[in-house]
Amino acid sequence: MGNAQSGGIPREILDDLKLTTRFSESEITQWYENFQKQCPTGRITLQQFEEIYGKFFPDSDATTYAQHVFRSFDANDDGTLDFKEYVVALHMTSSGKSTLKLEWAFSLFDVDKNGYVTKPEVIELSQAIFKLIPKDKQTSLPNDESTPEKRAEKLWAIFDKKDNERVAEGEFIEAIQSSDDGLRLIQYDHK
Ligand SMILES: [Ca+2]
Ligand SMILES: [Ca+2]
Repeated sequence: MGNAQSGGIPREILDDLKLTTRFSESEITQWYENFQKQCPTGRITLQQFEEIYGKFFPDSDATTYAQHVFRSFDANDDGTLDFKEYVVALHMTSSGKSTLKLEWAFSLFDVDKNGYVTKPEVIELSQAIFKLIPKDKQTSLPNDESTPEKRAEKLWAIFDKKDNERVAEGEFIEAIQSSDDGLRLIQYDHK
């Protein structure tokens, strides 16, 4: 990475992130310092990411889901997350703007990154999301959401597509926004 002045954040990264995320200079600088402390190499590996994620889900198996999230954050596909990818990801997942969150959800579901979500991709993510749900909570789910396959069927039905058709980003966002169950089915809220 460029020449960091006295361990601080390189100016071009700071300017770029201020522009793309609208986080403040002090927020970004603070995160950069924490990031450097936790990741002296400046990069998060998939294994580290899985460990971080696992801590948030002590009662379930977050590994598969973490792999999908990692893939969706790794914008340049090099198998690591650098600070910029990390902050952009943080921005997308924590933003109050729901379209931004849904854009991210779309990239999460678009496993092969071809710009469309297919039914097999919905099934794959439904399986990963289901594994996030602790075993004791799985048993109290409504009957039509009690298995990954049922959840995938319910979610796919929202898009109003045939099984062999595909969903573009705009269609994905619109369908989730105008559905009662959509938001709930594309994530697991573990609060
Ligand atoms: Ca990367
Ligand atoms: Ca795809």
